[in-house]
Amino acid sequence: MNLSGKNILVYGLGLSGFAASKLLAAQGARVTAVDVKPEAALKSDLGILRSLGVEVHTGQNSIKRLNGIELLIVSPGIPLEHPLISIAQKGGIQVVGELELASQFCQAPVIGVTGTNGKSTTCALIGAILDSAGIANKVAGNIGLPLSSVVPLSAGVAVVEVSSYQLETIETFKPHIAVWMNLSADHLSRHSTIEAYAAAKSRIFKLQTSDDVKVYNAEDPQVMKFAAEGQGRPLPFGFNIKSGVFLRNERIFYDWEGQSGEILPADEISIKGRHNLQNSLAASAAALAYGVDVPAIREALMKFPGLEHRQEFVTRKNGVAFINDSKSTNVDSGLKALETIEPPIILIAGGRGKGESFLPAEKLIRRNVKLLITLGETAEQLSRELSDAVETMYAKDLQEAVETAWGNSLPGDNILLSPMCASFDMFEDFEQRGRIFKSICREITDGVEEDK
Ligand code: UMA
Repeated sequence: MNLSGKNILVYGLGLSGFAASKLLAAQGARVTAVDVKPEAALKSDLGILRSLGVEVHTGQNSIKRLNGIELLIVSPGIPLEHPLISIAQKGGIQVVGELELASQFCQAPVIGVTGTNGKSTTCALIGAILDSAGIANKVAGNIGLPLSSVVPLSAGVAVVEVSSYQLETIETFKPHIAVWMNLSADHLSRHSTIEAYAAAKSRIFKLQTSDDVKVYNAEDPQVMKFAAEGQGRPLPFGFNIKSGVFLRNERIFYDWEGQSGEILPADEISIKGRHNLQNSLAASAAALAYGVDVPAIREALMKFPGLEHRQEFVTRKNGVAFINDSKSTNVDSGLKALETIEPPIILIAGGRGKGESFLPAEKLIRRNVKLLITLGETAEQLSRELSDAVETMYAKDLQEAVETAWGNSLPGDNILLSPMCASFDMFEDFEQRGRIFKSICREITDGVEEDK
């Protein structure tokens, strides 16, 4: 893709827009970058972009900047209905998402992973497996490192976490191995229906040819509706299937394209819980499809430490453990934590809702949670839907929530932050929410005598 001298507008100066602007400037394009937020509210160091010759405009709308623009690059957080996109398209300006742009500079084979939950862990796990096989790789994308920041890439493998937002704007992006983990209600405020959300996800398979492989969860009805999409060779994974990568007598086996054997017993996998077993099946399938030897897969599955903010153990005091699951940004991921963490649980939940009901969590909460502490914009909804199942207390912020949880805890309890909601009502992102949670936990338990 020759972008030299092209007039390009980058809209959004978060992680994606910043990385795309740098990439474009390095390619010799004439870049203008715009964000509605004022400069002080942006995390990126815009001085770096200016020093590369990028014209930066913050705190303003970008429509008046379209004049003379040949290509518009949009960040994943910009919905397709945004007026800028339709005005650009009507004016004959090509509109390309950041991931699509970056993928055009990626000659290395791509393993792309999408799904509602588990995609970051699965990507990191695939990276760990490739490491253990001695195969150079970069793990990037929605996981928090834009693909634009790791390209041009011509050697090794790009393991790319791909969101539905990013898939909406792909045109040529075609993973050599595409993995679709699962699908449950999420992002309905953007996609409006689960069908539209599933259709966006299915685009990951669309352009694959018979040289490529599609790895999919054969036990997820929404995924299965789209399993025939594209020409990729199918490699299913699941707990109760008989080919592909599957579980038999609590051991992981594979049987695919004439090769079969055991990978390892499930209880030897370092990360715990059924959802992590599913992540392990998916990562093993992707690695097998890439041709990685079984011993390398086994070694990585046994050693992988897990990711920050996903059921992450923080500290233990007086027999009370604190667990940070800030990445739980929807009900389904909260259910995974409630299934995995030992009861009795004191659950801290709430934040910015996504139009979901919390009722699917009612049964597990009734069984495993002794106290629910609600916070954020969904506090009222949580208490309305769940106060029949569990004692509920409101906290005005995370500090008060952790203090209340600690004050009501007994030895053997697990205090779990698993918000089941996005973080944007109170925090910059789920990472900041998780980091603040961990520091409050450490602060309030520091100096506490061991026999509370
Ligand atoms: N903006 C405008 N005008 C608008 C809307 C937004 O100027 O009308 C600006 C905002 O002021 C902000 C920027 O656009 O400065 C934000 O862009 P963005 O929302 O696309 O965020 P990035 O920082 O570029 O991060 C994105 C992903 N965010 C989203 O998809 C919302 C990150 O995923 C991803 O890690 C990053 O690219 C690198 O690839 C986060 C996420 O929440 C973790 N993803 C969702 C999820 O996982 O559920 C999809």
